[in-house]
Amino acid sequence: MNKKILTIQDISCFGQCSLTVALPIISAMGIETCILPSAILSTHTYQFKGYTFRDLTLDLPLISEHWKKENITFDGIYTGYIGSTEQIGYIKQIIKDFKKENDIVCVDPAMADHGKLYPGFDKEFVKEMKNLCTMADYIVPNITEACFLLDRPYLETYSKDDIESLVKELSDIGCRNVVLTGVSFKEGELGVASYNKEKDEFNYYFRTKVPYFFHGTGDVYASCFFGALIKGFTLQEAMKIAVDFTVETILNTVEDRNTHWYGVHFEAALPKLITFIDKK
Ligand code: PXL
Repeated sequence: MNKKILTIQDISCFGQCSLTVALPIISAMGIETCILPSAILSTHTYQFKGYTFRDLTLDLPLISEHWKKENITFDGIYTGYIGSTEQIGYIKQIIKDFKKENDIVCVDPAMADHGKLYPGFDKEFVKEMKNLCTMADYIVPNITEACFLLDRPYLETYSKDDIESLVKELSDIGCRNVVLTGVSFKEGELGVASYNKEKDEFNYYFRTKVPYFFHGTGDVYASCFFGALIKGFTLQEAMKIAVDFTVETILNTVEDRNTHWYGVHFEAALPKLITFIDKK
């Protein structure tokens, strides 16, 4: 069956993240991808200086009101980078207005990495983002975002128990499934940990770690994970497909990582992604 989803996040015109990643990836998975841009930036905010930022907060209710009049519906909603605290209120209303019973809502609380909030975000934003997470069926934070959401100090090092208490506590704020990205228990290994509240079940999936940092992989992961859920894959299958695809995009970028430091070459990995999902 043809599926149609809505993704709400910014357009970073240059830099391979947010909508310029979500739209092609989810579309390549055979899903109609409708967009609601939260802001337009000339580049993303990681290591670029002097970027432009056009806040589209006031467009959000106007666009959604028009969609309501046109009886437009979606099979799922996925939110990523959000431009301001005020926007989160509108986004919560959009979820209330458009979410039907079996729709999947996935929130990527894209706001921090490496122990720090991204530029422009503060405690108030984190509080509102936590509130948005309570409306999600799935959230996909990295460890920094998880710690901010729970107002805990950043976990530089951690045990399996630490990770399990983190994801469980996150599910207690209201979301049924938590997928924590960037988890590593062993040197040379990196992957994801998940917790399903109904089954009280933890799952893990790891691959060999590529020893370099690449910006934008969180957006690649979340887009692919959400697409796989919409295609009907289980949590365990979707978290694995998304790790395998993200690893492919990273491997495509290793060679020119010094010149291509702002994102990953996900485009060349799209044919592989299609083979990963051809069962459905
Ligand atoms: O990749 C997340 C992201 C999305 N959008 C903008 C960003 C970032 C991360 O830095 O700056 C504008």
